[in-house]
Amino acid sequence: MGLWDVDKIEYVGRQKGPQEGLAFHYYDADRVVAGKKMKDWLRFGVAWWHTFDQELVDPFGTGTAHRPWYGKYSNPLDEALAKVDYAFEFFTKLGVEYFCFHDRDIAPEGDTLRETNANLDKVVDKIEENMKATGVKLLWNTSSLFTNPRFVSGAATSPFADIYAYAGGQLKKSLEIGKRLGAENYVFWGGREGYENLWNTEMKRETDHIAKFFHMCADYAKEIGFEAQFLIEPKPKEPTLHQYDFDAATAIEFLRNHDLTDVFKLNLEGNHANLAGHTYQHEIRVARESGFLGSLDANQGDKLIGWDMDEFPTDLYETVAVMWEVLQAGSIGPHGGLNFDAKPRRTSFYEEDLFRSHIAGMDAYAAGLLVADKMNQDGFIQNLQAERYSSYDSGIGKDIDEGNVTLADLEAYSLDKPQSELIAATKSDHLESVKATINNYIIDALAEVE
Ligand code: XUL
Ligand code: CO
Repeated sequence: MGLWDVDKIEYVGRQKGPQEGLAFHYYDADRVVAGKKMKDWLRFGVAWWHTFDQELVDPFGTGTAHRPWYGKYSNPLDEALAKVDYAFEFFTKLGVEYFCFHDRDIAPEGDTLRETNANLDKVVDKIEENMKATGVKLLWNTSSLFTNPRFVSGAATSPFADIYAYAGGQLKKSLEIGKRLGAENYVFWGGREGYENLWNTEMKRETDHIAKFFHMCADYAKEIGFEAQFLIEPKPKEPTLHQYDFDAATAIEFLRNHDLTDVFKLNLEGNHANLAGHTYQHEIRVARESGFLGSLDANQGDKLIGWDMDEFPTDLYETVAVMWEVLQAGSIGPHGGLNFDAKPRRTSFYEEDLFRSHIAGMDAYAAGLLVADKMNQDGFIQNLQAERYSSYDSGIGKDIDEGNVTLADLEAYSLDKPQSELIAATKSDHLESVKATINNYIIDALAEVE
């Protein structure tokens, strides 16, 4: 079934057994959960690069995807323009309000930056018309500073000054496009901003270069009145051996060291978290608690494969954790959303799998929101955390929290306490029961969905 044969995807309620049709079973856009419509908690976005450009290649094989534009256009610009019609039909039928793109996803490069920018202008004209006609908005745009061979050793961390300069010129145009299309955020993923080998790398020099680059971008955005929230998207490695924006904590430290905390928040991605040795929840928690939660790239990795799989998120346990963090934060970020930085598996190559994969991801996040809301209403996690730290509510704990003690006070308090008293001060957290309770919440909250 091709895009033009598909009807608008509707919410039909929970359905037991095989999920055959093209319909939502948990994502009910206008349903109010925790004071907001589902669509406003989730703010789903479609990633242009995976959905319209990805041929489903892997390191061992060429593309398997069936797409209606293959072999139809001799001029790449004509193909790019045709994809705009397809994209907006797709957004509308799926019922998502946002999309995201890299500059190089939407228009082919020319030989010079000037030619490339002219190509971009033609496609952006058409995107702008379609945005006006459909009401679909730009969650964020970004610049691909990693695909072309000129960026072989990075862009704003390249050892080659001409490449750094080109990246700046490319970025300038991208910010102008963001302004023109009303992008709510602007993302920087440092695809090759890292190193392959430390022996030939001046790490401090490279990170100073990229900090200067970010300041220039912030200055230019201000100059043209582009008010999007800037976001850094951390990833520890791949394609480089080491990427400087390794994880949330490292990126925040970088922003603090380079006077960029007013300009940036973070765009966090599930699979990137796993590559850094973290859960997705960990990365979101780090950002949330330090005020840097900006937006989310919704996908998941695989326990058995150590690379960036960009799978559509279907792991309910993880979507519950993510949405629980989001409920605590009050939103995904000031202008954040859930961008599906995800592609169907190479074996899901039909056009209709573009719908099936998005539906699976949207339902998994809607279900995660419903479960997290139930847990939140019951105060389950809040209560267990309050109980766990209750020794800080009074006595020595309160003095510690309020900063009223010295090491000498702590010594005096502890000097004659017998071991038996100290062991009695620790309590089992019954962690397995906590996990079993979360399972119960998943089962119960979803069984209630009509
Ligand atoms: C790569 C990745 C990018 C960014 C945008 O792993 O996540 O697609 O989201 O450049
Ligand atoms: Co991403």
